[in-house]
Amino acid sequence: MKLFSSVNDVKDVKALVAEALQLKQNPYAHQHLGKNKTLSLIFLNPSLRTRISTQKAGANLGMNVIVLNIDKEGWALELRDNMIMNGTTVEHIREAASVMGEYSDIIGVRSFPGLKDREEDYSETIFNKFVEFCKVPVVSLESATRHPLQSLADLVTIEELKTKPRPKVVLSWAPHIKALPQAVPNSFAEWMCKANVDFTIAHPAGYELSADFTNGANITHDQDEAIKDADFIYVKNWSAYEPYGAVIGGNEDWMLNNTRLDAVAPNAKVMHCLPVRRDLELSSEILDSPKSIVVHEAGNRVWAAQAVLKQMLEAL
Ligand code: AN0
Ligand code: CP
Repeated sequence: MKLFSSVNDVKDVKALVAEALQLKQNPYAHQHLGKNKTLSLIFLNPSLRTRISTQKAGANLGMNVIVLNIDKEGWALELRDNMIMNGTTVEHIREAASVMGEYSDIIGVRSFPGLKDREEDYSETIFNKFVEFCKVPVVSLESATRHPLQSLADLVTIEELKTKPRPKVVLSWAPHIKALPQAVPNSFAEWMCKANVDFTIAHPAGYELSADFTNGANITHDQDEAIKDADFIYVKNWSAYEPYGAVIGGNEDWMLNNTRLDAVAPNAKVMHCLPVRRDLELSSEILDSPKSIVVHEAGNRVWAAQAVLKQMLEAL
């Protein structure tokens, strides 16, 4: 694998999930692969899980890992072309990415969307510039429109914990006070549509995701109907795709609580990519109950990242 930016970069999704679960059993069996190889993780935005799990995944494979919070610790980066750099930016992404490619065998990049200009965000200009200029394999650590390492870990978690061959999985929109990206739900939908699951997306009117990511999913505005007898409920907020980045008020009752879960989906396991705002997106009574598998899910981020990095090292 030379690029991991979406599920479309994966030849065999089932095999990658199986590989992640094997690595979980035997994390240090492939340390020779990463010997004298450098993984650079470049963050333009904050991170807890992605940063630590990917760092650990690289170390498990014997790699040297460098983390750069370029938004705070690097020179102020110019991302636009055809600019006279007489403002506050000090270094252009063209030189910065090229130089980081000189020091690295694999690069990971996190770059969130601006949520102002849909065309710009959905053309993935920043992520694609890294890919173009660094000239080494690149892993997305969440780009403007997708979070594939998260979705792979989510699928690994579902495979690991499912109690029937084709579980019912529901992506359920949750309230928030801020405009959040569509990257996590886009990506989750895209991966679930390629997995052996019965997949439904539930959101209030106005939160339709781009059809490019949801082809094959059942989509409804009726949350109770959607989550009925679900095996896995994936809770996540996102802002509107149209008008882009909008937050539509009045949907606070989309936050799940135990009473509603017990009534319609008593056996559901509840997932969230984290970070989660308690009692705004998801009730603390669910998060503190055995129904919640969010910490287990976050733990699986290591094995997802390790499976991807292993396939990249094998192709170097
Ligand atoms: C980000 C998002 O929703 O895309 C990162 C999630 C992994 N979340 C927030 O900004 C709170
Ligand atoms: N889920 C996730 O990607 O978390 P971080 O933003 O903390 O990396």
